[in-house]
Amino acid sequence: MNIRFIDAGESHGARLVCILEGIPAGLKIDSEFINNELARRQGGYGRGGRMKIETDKVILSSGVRFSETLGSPITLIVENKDFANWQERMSAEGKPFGEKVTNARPGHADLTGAAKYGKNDVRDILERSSARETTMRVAAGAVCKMFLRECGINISSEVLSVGGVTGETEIKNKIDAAKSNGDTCGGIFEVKITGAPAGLGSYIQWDKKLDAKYAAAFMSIQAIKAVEIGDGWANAQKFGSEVHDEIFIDENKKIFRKTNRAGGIEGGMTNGEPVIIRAAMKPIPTLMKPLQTVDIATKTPATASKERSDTCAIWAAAVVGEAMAAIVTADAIVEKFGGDYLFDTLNNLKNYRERIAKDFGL
Ligand code: EPS
Repeated sequence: MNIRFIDAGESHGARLVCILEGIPAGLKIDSEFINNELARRQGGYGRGGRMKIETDKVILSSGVRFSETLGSPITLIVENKDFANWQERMSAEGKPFGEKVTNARPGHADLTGAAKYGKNDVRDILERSSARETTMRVAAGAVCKMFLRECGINISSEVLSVGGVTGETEIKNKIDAAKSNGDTCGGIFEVKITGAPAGLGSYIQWDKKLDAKYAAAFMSIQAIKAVEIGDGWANAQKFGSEVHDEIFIDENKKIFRKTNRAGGIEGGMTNGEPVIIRAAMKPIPTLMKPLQTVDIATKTPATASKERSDTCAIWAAAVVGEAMAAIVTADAIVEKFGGDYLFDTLNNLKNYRERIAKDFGL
């Protein structure tokens, strides 16, 4: 990885922190853009009470000087306002405080996490497995988006369905029904990357394939259980002649396609068409009408713990998807065009774009 990030922080801990490394020097950083992305992640129909408490704002504490990147690791911080209500329960020091959570939620990291890390309080597990962590992915992704913008690459997303239904009213009704039943719902979202040059990623080794990197990045988002590139699932039902995007050339010797069923990736490389990534999110495991489980303290049947939570977080997941797509794409750009100084990176990209346009019409 040329661009790497590591993030830390518990959902109700003091703050979330991220170190992002590999962004070229000389990139203008607009913290309002980062904050706007953070606000987008907090939105969407079906979010719970927590989003009324938090107004995520980034603090840039290294790697940026006078609104320009230095090429050194960038540290991004977001304070958890809710920590004010959790100080004793989430204290780094002192004696255990507050009631333990012992009824593991089916579908969550609770049970296996407690066993694996030797904890008898599920809170020790759920605080980090919580999707609150994705705040920092969006902050890091926003920096990558600013870099990609300089490269002529744009990333957007769309929610395609929620709980199996489409259309604004149907979706809203589905979420309302879930909420009034103490239930939750998932959905499918799509991320689109436009403007990427052909030739990011490579077929030469399994771990250089860009579709594999997108798939891993998307699967790492909490509650994502399936990822497809282009019409991946539908293509499996068809003949090759119905699937592959034929290649044409116009009077200016420019290559074009009439279809994009491949989702912009062939042979593990971008092919110049928009990259389309879809992801399926399972329903959030915290149900207000809880499922059957076991109390890990008493080893007796119980109903799962219920905490304040979201009914549906698909719009947030889509914004996180954009961020992960931005990080992976920025990494592929830096891998191919260098990443010390933005000016050099952009020059290399421009020369490459000119060459493949002149010699291949791409
Ligand atoms: C989450 C539970 C909820 C969500 C949270 C993820 O938080 P709380 O328990 O404080 O109500 O709102 O998501 C976020 C805080 C966020 O920023 O996305 C969980 O258990 O995964």
